[in-house]
Amino acid sequence: MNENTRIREKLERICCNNLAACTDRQLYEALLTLVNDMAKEKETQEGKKKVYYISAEFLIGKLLSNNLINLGIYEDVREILARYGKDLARIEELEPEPSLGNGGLGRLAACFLDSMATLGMAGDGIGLNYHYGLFLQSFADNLQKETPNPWLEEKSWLNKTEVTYPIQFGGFTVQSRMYDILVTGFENRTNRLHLFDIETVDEGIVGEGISFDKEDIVKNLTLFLYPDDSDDAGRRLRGYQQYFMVSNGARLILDECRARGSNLYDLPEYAAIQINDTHPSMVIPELIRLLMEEGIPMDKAIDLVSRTCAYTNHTILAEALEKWPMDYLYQVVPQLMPIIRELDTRVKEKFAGESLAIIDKSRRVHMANLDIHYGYSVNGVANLHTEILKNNELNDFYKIYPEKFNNKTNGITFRRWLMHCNHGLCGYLNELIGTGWQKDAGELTKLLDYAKDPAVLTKLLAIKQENKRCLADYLKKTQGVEIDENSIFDIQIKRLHEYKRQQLNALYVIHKYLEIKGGKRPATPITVIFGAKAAPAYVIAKDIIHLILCLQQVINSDPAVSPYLKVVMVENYNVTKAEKLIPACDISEQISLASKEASGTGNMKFMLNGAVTLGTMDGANVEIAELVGEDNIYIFGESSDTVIGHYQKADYVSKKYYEENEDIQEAVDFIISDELLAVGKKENLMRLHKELVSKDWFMTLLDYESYAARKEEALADYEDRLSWAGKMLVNTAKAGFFSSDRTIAEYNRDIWHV
Ligand code: 26V
Repeated sequence: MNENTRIREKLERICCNNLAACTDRQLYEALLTLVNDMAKEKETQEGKKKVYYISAEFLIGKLLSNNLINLGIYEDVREILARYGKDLARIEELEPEPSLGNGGLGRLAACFLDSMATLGMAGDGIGLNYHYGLFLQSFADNLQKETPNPWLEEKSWLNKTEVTYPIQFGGFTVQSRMYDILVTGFENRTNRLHLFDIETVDEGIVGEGISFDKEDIVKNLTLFLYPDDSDDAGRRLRGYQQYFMVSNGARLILDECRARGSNLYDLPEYAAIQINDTHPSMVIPELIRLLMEEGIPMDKAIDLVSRTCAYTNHTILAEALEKWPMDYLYQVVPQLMPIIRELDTRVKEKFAGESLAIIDKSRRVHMANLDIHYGYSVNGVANLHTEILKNNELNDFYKIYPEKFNNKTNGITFRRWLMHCNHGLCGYLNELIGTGWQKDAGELTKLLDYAKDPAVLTKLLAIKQENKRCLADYLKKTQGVEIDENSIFDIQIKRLHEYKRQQLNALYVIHKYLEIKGGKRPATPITVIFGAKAAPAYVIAKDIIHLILCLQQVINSDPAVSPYLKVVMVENYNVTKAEKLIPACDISEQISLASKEASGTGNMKFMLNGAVTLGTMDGANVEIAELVGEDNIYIFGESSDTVIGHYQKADYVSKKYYEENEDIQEAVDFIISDELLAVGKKENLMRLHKELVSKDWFMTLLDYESYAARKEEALADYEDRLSWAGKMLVNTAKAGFFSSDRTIAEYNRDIWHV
């Protein structure tokens, strides 16, 4: 019996032999069953050592299509359904997106799970089963509104397990329950993502927007992803979440290792625990505590844990490095405090420097410091980022533990970010260079043979054009905006943060608007697309969204300008929307202030899909630039060294740039012009204007001139379409390095040794 028939019979059986009569919803649920059954067949217990990737976020996105691709049955299923007049794409739309992450860090964790399974490694994820993912964003009065984002349904990817643990907090205990999502590898094994939850969570406590009673831990523990931590109760809840995650994780790891034959004295031979940023750092003292409960002496327990845990740093922003006040920890997890104090005492006995202490003079516990002292590996996520950690941010640690530091440049899974999201390009690559690149991304360089082939270049342009048409349709359907599919699609999609500098892009938009109004039209119309959520308590970030929405209103409704320039702020930017935006992009905006973006991974997704980067020498942009060469990327802005120098000398004065450059002054002042104030809120726009002129902590104005000049160059180059297509081709061809399969192979080679 051939594969197609086998799948059809399975699906028929699940559908009670009446596939033709099934609704899309029934078919969706039938496919959940089919995929789960087939994925389970690929589970294996073989191997002694396993990687445990602990993370507060796994931004997995929708799973149906990816699982079908990974199981190698996407085409079969699509074709079988079509035979019955059913449309797989329409069925896929029924799946709610699990938005269990904020951005890059959570999405990276999801790509890593895919790659571990694809490489055939034993590697599971450990996290939390948030009932509401990252808030749903809507716009009203040109402002962001937040509402809860439910994703759990009666039937979902979650498999309820029998695993439960009593988790003790200061003063009370809760009973956990583990749910598993199967992680399919591309034509390889199946691993698991373990998400812990408690049964007492009460969705009824949610009030206006995303507000809820933050004190009622038994009801709110896993209710929301990263609840707003702008107040004490919110921060404390985050502490409860973190301990709940790691205590469950630690117990599971020890149970599994014992089941595989460990006597716990050999723990490092059975487990490698990767700590994804500092959110899971309490796993270190918790494991030590649990091992001591098993009768292992403290010295030995510390030694074992220190040879099992490895830490990844994802940011140098000081405000993002977690420091827990001891008083909170005494309240939340009193049982960990003797251990944390002992770990700190041992450090202080060996090293005098205050910067190396785990507990500082203000009685705060520095989670990263705990990881570095008591883990065996510390890695950054792009070359530049790791160098900055070694030479600046973590230099005191690098001096005492040089051997612990290593770089692992981030990557993305090509299954989701090309095979699933860009059928046109994927199909054409298969035709042109074979399918080998799907398993060995390095094979994409075969494309370079066609770098000057007009037929190939024309085809690449046609694929891009079709993707742009699809995006235009989608935006019309979902947001009612009309954009010109023949315009240049210039896209910036990522979390809203001042260091990512959406405001820089917005200033250029203002400049272009005024220029067009003054009669200078661009050769090809431009569509500037933004997508971004701002943290609910991040005031300036929300002001920047307000600015973009006001610009959208003013520009798009100006008949003299809108045929040549449009602004679109995509509502509720998430993984599903990224999958539609990225394949349609011409210019990829990666314009963070140099030194601030640890890596970026959107930059890699765009490159792979044939967009050309306009960016600073920051994060992985540096490595992209090295790979594609200066003709195939538009780099601008001050270097990270210069920027770091400005911070050290505290000599950056934004007002100087504002006063000395007319274009800058004109664009900045437009923020508080009558035109904008007519559609916007005075308080917000004035605050943003003031921020840019008198503070501008992330040095927007420093780079404005070189940004505008570089962008003009890119727009001009776009006029020569074949030459532009050559740049697209080189970007796709050189993207192989950024496959997360490569990243994971490096983690395994240098850190995990599975
Ligand atoms: C967290 C916070 C929390 C408190 C307020 C400000 C703030 C700012 C940034 C963050 C980021 C936390 C870590 C993170 O998500 N890092 C991202 O990790 C990606 C995967 O390694 C990487 O590509 C991004 O450059 C990096 O920003």
